[in-house]
Amino acid sequence: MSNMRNLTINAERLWDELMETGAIGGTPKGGICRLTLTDLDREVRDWFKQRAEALGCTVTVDDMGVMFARRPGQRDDLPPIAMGSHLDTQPTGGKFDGVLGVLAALEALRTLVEAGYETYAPIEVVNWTNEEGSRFAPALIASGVFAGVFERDWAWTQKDRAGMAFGAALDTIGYLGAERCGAHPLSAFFELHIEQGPLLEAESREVGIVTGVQGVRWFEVTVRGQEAHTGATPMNLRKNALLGAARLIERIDAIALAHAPLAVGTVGLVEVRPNSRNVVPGEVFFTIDFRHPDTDVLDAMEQAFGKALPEICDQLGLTASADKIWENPPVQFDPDCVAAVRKAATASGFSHRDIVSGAAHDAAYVSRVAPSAMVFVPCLGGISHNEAEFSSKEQCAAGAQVLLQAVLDYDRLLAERG
Ligand code: HGY
Ligand code: MN
Ligand code: MN
Repeated sequence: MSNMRNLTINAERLWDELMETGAIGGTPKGGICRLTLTDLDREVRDWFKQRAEALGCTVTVDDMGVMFARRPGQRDDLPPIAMGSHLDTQPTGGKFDGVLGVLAALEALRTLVEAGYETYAPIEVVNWTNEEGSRFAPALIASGVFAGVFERDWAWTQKDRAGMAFGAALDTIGYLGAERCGAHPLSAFFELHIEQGPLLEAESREVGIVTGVQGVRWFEVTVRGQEAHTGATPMNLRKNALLGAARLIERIDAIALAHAPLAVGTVGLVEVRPNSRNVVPGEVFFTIDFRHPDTDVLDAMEQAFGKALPEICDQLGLTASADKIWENPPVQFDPDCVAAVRKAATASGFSHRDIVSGAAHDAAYVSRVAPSAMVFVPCLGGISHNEAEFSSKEQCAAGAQVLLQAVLDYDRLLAERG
């Protein structure tokens, strides 16, 4: 049996598959627009299934569309060690967010197959549905159902902005599987992802040992005023919902800055109604994304916004409603899994540092039901959720190599524990 340490992923093959899948929903600016549960998502899922089956894997799908590509191990009775990420993207997504984690896992598994290396536990490559939360909120909805955080029936009723329900969209693309989401024990889960921030590049580190994920809270706000004629309505008689939203957006920025340097606050989605150039906006819908590693600070940010809402509405004669639609507390990953990633990075000779993830990831929810950890690689300028997102062939290969070695380290740990 070959020594696990001389198993090396094929950097060229990984890069070619990143470029090949990057064309499924590819945009003129070199990014990807491949929203979850669209025909393009179906196309990349079919691609993934075909590649996994060509490696001898059996591919199963659950009722949230999560895909599991399984390679047997010596102890096929044991829950698998899983590795993976997501194939869906933002509307102006890049070529690496999510898909690197799935394709690197596929390449790691392919390396085991080619070497004839039999692992102790079965190995699975996983594609989690709707990680992004762009088309259907909240993000991480499938790994959330898998972890028991969301009910599957509730998840199925979540609608996109055009009114299409998640369950119907899943069925339409033919990926509504038979297995109940969550009835799939795992021995461990490892996820490779680009950092999507500036730290690794700034410190010229090749690998991030991800020890945890910061907390995130999403809100939906509707501000109501009164539609009126822009020409005939004096300024002092207006109830301008967009002016109210603008002041609230400014205040959300100030709330985040008040908890600098770690707090972040963003309004990313705004809908103005009736959105006509000569009608005073009567209603504005917008979203809030607050994040911080510390729950107490998130509480303070949420309270500060709760205070600002009536204050600004009273100034302008407006009313408003705000709903918290998602709350994912800060996560610490499993020490044995983090140690396996650190050992793998060291054995593979890559410079590395510990890091807490600014972005949310499926591993955050999976860690509630299975020991989990993540591997980060740098991305150019820390830019992501942007068509210019870029990590080099060497950076992607380093991440895939560490992912493979971390899984093998953890597999040996399971074997030693019998
Ligand atoms: O929102 C997030 O952090 C993830 O990229 N979906
Ligand atoms: Mn992602
Ligand atoms: Mn993303």
